[in-house]
Amino acid sequence: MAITYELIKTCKQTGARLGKVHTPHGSFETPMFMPVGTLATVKTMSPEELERMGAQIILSNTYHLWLRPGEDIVEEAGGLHKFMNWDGSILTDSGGFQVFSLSDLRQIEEEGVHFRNHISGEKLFLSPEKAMHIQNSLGADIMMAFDECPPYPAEHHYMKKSVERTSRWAERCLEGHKKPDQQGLFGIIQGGEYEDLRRQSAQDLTSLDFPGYAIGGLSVGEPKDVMNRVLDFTTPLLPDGKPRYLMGVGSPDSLIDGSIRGIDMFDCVLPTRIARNGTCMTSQGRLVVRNAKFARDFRPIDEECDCYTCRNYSRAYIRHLVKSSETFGFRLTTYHNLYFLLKLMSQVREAIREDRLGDFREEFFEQYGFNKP
Ligand code: PRF
Ligand code: ZN
Repeated sequence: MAITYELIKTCKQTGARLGKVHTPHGSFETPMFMPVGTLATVKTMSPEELERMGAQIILSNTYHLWLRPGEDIVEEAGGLHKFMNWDGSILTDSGGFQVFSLSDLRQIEEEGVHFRNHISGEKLFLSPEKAMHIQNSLGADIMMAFDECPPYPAEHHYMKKSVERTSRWAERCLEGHKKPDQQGLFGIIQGGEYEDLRRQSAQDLTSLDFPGYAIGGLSVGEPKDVMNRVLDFTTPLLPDGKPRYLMGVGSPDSLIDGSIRGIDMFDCVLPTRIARNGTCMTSQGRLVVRNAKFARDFRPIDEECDCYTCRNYSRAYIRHLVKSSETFGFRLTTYHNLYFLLKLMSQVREAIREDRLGDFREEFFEQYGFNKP
C-alpha cells in the first residue's frame, strides 16, 4: 500500500488526532495544511522556500495540468516531483471540483462530464477513467477520486442522485487506477448537509476500502455552523486507521475546528490568494497591508511571527511593494501567510500532544478576534 496512517494519540480534551501519513516521498505529520500549487508551482514560492517554511506536502490539480502543459509532458519529465523539483509528498485533486467551479456549459452524464476549457473554449470530456489516467501520469503520492461536488444549497432529491453517481464513479476510479502500489487513491464523501446522504456516501466508499478518505462538498457557501455540524456526524463514519482530508478548507478557525472534529489534512488557496492582494493572516486577525494607515508603520506584519518576512521587512516596505505591484511584495506576503498556517498546525499538533487543544482554541479565537461580536 502506497499510503499508510499512523495514529499517535488523540487529544483528551477534544478528540483531535495526532498522527503521521507515510507516502513514497516521506512522511508528514497530521493535522497538516497543504499549500496549493495548482499549476505545479505554489505561486511565487520556490520549493526550497516551501521546505524552509515547513511544508511537507503540497497539492496540485489534474484539471489544470491536463490543459497545460499536458500530463504527457509531465510524465516525460519523470513525473510531477521531478518536473517541479519538489521532493516532498504531493497530492493531486481529480479535476471533478475544478470542472464544476471553473467551466461553463457542463453536462453531467453517467459516463462523465462534458464541458468547455475555461481558457480556450474548446470542448472537453472528463471521466473517472480519464482522471485516473492523468493522475497516474502525473505520479503524485496521493490521487483523488473523480467526484461531483454539487452547489450549496442543493435539494435532497438531486443530492441523492449525485451521491449515488459519485459512488459508482468511485468504483470506476479504483478499476482505472493502475499504480496502487506507488500512488494512494482517496475516496471522496459527498452528500451536502444531509446526514442520511453523508451516511450513505460514507458506507458506499468505505466498503470500497480506499487508503484514505476526503470529505468534499463543504466550504461551498454554507454557514460555518453547517460545516461543523456535517463534520460532527461524518468523521465518526470513517475508519480510525486511515487519513481524513477536508477539501478546500483553510481559514484559521476552520483548521482548528476541523482538527477538533477528527480531520487530518486540509488544503486551500486562501493564504496564497489573499497574499497576492496584500492581505495577511496574523495572530491578531487579518491585516490589509495596502491600507494607508501602514504607510509609516515600520513594525513587522505580525509582531509575534518569526518568519523570514517578519524578521526582515516592515509593513511600510511591503505596502509600498504591493501597491507598486512589485513581485517581491507578493512573495513576502505569500511566505508569511503560508508560514502562519503551517505554524498554526504545528501549534495544533503540540496542543493535541499535551491534551489542551480546547484551551488553545479559546486563546487563539480570543486573539484572532473570532470571539468578538
Ligand atoms: N471535490 C473535489 N475537490 C474539491 C472539493 C470537492 O468536493 C472541494 C469542496 N470544498 C474542494 N476541492 N474533488
Ligand atoms: Zn511572518
